[in-house]
Amino acid sequence: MEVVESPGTGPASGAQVTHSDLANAVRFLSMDAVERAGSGHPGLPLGMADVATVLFTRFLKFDPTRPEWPDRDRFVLSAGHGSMLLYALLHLSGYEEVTLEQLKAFRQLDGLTAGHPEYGHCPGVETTTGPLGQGLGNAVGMALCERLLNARFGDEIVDHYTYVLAGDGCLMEGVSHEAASLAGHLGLGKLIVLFDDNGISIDGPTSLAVSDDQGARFAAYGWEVSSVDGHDAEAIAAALEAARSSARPSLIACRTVIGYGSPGKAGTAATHGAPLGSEEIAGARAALGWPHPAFEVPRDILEAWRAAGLRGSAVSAAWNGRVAGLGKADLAEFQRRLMGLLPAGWAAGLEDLKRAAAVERPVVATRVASQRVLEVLSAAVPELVGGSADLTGSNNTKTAAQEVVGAGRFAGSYLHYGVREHAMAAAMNGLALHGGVIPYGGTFLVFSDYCRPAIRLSALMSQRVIYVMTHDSIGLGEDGPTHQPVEHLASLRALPNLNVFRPADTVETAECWALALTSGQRPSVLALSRQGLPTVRGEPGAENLCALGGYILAPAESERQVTLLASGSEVSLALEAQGLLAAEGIPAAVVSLPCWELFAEQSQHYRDEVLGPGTLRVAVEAGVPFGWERWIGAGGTVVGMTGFGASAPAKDLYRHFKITPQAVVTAVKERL
Ligand SMILES: Cc1ncc(C[n+]2csc(CCOP(=O)(O)OP(=O)(O)O)c2C)c(N)n1
Ligand SMILES: [Mg+2]
Repeated sequence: MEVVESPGTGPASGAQVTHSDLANAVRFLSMDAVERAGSGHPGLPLGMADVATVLFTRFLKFDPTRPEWPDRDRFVLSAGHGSMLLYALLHLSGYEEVTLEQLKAFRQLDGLTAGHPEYGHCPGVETTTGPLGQGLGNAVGMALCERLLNARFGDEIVDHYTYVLAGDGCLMEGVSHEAASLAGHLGLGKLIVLFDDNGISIDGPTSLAVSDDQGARFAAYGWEVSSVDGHDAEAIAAALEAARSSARPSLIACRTVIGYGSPGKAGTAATHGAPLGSEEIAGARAALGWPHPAFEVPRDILEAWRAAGLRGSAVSAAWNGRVAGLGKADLAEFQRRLMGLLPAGWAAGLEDLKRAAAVERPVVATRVASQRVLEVLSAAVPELVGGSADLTGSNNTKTAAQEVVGAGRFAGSYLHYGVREHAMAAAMNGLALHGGVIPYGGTFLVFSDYCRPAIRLSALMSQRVIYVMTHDSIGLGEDGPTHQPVEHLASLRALPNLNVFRPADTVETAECWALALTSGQRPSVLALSRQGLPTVRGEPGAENLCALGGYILAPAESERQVTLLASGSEVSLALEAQGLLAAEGIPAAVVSLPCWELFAEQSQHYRDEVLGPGTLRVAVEAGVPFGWERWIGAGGTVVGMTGFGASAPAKDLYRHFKITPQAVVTAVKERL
């Protein structure tokens, strides 16, 4: 066995390497790194070192030389503040890039070892965690994805566990309730949560704020629940054995002492999120029998860790053999899916749909157009996994051919997520991160707020997750202001690395869906109307105009004096205003701006061509004007909402809030 020696690695400790030695290596690397950084969270790594050591050295199926091995077990540190635990584990078990130097550079610019684990920064980090509870939601998506792919490719190819380390905070978060309930319902037996049951969070004992019986709660969701002394390696191992053979998802409550080993602070919130201090660390060295200097791991202990890391190499090599034995078509399909590539010819049906829509010129809601698109896409792109948070019929997210996924039924591609927007969105991140599927899921745009923590993480992690958000304005009508988004477009547009699409008709809807699928590094929100909309793109052409973010939909008949800017349902309204202005001898162009993010990425030259900087610019959108200043220039204005909506038929609301072609004409004439 070859041991890659870390710089600073000390001499052999002499005696037989024990579980405690292995766990203490994790503890001291964590303490030392936090101390050196001058910030971080030592409490969790010290408390959970025993549990994590048992998992990584005896159970976890992974190959440190191959962090992306598709059939690896996933390990999600949902309690992301304990990041040093993960970095120490990755270093010790032999992830080449996670060097001792990286541990010494904990929390520093350009390092792999960010304050909270960040997906894409550090091999072995399966998802970005830090917002408590989200990791658990991601893990539900990963465990679900494992079952979906298993149903397609079989036990030989896809068969792994998803482990989660969650703290009191994760379990207090609302998203954990939705996610655990969903996992129980789906019977995700290969999902195992290790709960750091230390009874402490930042403010002090958790008894200050919570009296839940967590075990009873999870049992009620249909989980297998056990409780162990989180410092007893054999008990932990036995609990893991049992959990792995359960057909239900498992929660193992691990009773631990936060900051274990810190003589003056263990068991208190003082260890949660601050360096222990050199005196306290010296005390811990004495208490735990670890005489080695900072960042030094005795050679035999490191060797034992590396040997544990090597357990996976034969397993991953054997897996290669099984994959090679797949039939040619299955092999190609498996590889394509994992690479995230779309099947050859996937867009042909969309092109047909665009052409047909241009001829038929249907008056339909864009949510209905989206369903037409999905009917075409879900046949051509089998890795699409759809769903809705109990609004399937309203979001138009389910196609006729899609089979519903349920416990023991994973061959389908549609999920009834239930009224669980938080969990749906977090699970979709997990589905995308796992790889092999492309998730989309629906709710009303106003409830994008309930998905927002996960949308933000989709964007931060550059994941291709597609949020189908219907009922995108007062145009939804009678359900009233609780259901009418006004600030949501602005607020979603403020999120970096997120494409917010608001298509105007069937043609644009098809184009925006194509962009959502091909923007491999970016999540998308599709804001879709409830109300019927006329076709505005009579000549769609072969080019995807929405890819430009915005374009001149209807040029002025003579030299333009006015540029009308609109998105989605207000594009047809702007076209009407254009007609009224023309009748008064005012030449205006209409610009459709379905995606600001993509438009902002075009050249200045192109944007000027579209926006017409020398013209009066008036924007119209049934939302708050916030953000439109970017496009309307100093003399321009916005016809939009100034506050919340109201309960009435849509037509009356547009009139009431003065979002009409006539109002646009008035705004123009006041300024010309
Ligand atoms: C959504 C969210 N809210 C608040 C925080 C800030 N925060 C980080 S850790 C923590 C306490 C977590 O307690 P616990 O999970 O018990 O961790 P322990 O102190 O046991 O390590 C809080 C409130 C956060 N990271 N995410
Ligand atoms: Mg705690």
